[in-house]
Amino acid sequence: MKAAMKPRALLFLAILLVPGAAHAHVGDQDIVHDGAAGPYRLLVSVRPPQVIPGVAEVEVLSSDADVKVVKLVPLPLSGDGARFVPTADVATRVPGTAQSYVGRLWMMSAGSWQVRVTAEGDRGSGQLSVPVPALPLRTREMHRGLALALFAVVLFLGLGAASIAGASVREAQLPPGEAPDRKRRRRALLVTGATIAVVTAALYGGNKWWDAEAEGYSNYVYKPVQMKATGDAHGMDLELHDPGWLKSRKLDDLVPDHDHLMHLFVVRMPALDRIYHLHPEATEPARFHGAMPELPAGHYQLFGDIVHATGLPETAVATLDLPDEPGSPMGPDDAAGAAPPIATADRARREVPLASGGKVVWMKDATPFKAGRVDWLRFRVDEADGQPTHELELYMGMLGHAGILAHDASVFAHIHPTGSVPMASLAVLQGGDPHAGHHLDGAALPAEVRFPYSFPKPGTYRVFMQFKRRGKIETAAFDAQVE
Ligand SMILES: [Cu+2]
Repeated sequence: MKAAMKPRALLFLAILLVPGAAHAHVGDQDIVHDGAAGPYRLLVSVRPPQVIPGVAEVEVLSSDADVKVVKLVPLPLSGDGARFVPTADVATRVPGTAQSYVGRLWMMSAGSWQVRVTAEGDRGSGQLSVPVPALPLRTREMHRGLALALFAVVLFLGLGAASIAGASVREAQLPPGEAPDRKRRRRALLVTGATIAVVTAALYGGNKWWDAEAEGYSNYVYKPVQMKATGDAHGMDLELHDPGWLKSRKLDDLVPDHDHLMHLFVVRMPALDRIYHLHPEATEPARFHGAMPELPAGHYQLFGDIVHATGLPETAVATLDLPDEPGSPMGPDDAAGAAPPIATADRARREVPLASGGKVVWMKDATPFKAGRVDWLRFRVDEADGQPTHELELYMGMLGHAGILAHDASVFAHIHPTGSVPMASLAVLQGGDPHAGHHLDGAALPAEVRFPYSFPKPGTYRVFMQFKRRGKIETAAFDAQVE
């Protein structure tokens, strides 16, 4: 009986939910991480469940042929839960592949989790932990056909119960062959009516109970941190607001990612023809202020990446309308890029010339990108003489940063050569080591910058690739078609 009340309650819930809401990164839930498990190099991708408790799908690709066994276990990212490790599941080797393993893991509660991958092989065993936010993004909706069928069943059962009750009073004690008298028929009518009343009351109570349960879950469904942006020539002010979600989420617990509490991407809409990567400073908890660079007039979409002390990353989204106004110089880690309007996207373009000489080459083959598949986005920076550069420098600890936007900004991802996990989340995982993930320090830097990424859905995307050469941060924009 309660089941029949599901569709209405769930429909209501579905309306309450913000569509497309996701975690750090907007509209893109998958985690991709490239790292070392002891002597083995692994590319791990995790598709977290949309409903929690739920099953995460994990895929591990080993670059080394001597890996024999891969084990997976989910753990809370920090706290006591991270110290007591349950028995790991053995991942299944994908038939027909040499080094690809898959596994399915239950994520039992919302919050900041890690998937711990253990690789065992000829050279011993090694571990790699990948931070994974488990965010209930929606409630499941009941299928309309099922709802109608269940409603019909409830109607049948309810009326059936009433008519059985009536018949039992009217005819149960009647001698065979005799017709019920007036008195029996009246009593039967009364009992039928009373049964209908009882059934209706039970349905009503069931509905109330269902609504209460549904509301409880709707509070549990992830609600991203909200952001309000205001700005003029004097600067930009950002205010974060917690719409209420898990009690463990706070706004005064942010941890720095490469010395910055917020990495803010500012994109002009709808053309996606300007992008700014800025780092406003926290003036007090949940409030940020930054200089306003010289932005051309327009409507801007803001994506503010933050990481909590729990290792949970979030992206706060806001919009800002700006007139043509003078601005201030940008900070040393800030970057600006320009590109043609996305409406004239040129998906065939593989080379972008740089104002400071030379060019960026997107080293992609003819294979089209496919939604949900992990691809390497590989870029090479060339000097004016056509030779690969020897002069790349680390830009905020990384060889490169990329901002990826779907043509309508329904997807935003900020990724690095190690993948989609923010460095600050890795640092929390590794006990606060601020240099977590910097596996390039001190080494000679290559001219090629590569990012593992899985486009979440088909469509046109713009990839803003940012790097530092000879002390100057540069941005090159490329377009991609994803099938
Ligand atoms: Cu970055």
